[in-house]
Amino acid sequence: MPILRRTLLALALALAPWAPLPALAHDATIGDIQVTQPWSRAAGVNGTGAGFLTIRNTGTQPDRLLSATSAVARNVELHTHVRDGEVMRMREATGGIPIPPGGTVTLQPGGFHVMLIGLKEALAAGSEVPLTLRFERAGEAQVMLHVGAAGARGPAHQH
Ligand SMILES: [Cu+2]
Repeated sequence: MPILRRTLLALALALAPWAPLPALAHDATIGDIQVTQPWSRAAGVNGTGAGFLTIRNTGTQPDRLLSATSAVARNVELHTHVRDGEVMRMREATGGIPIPPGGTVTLQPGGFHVMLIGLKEALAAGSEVPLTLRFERAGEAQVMLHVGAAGARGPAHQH
């Protein structure tokens, strides 16, 4: 039965792609800024993707997320959601995203997020894509976004 056992193992790996793997460091710490739980959602080539993550400022000075870039997107913007009558609309977060001293800001569906515009390749569930964040004080931080299912509301796993 070795073939069947291998098939079952392959199936288990396919169903839980990260679980059997050792924990990898996809978070980043740069200066007083800690970036954790970077994740994204499956999206098609030439479409639009989103990046979500948690930023903690352990310092005593305010910082600000100014911009982001990614090899997988032609353009990357920082977005927020604003109420427009009955609906919430996305809008570019002009001026960046402030990270107060001692504060934690979570980029998540329905709030602040990183918009990946013009995807050069599809974001496949189970893969990970690079994202570079540029902070006013701390400088640049590199993270890997774990790509979850298309409609995911949160990160697929915890570290
Ligand atoms: Cu957006």
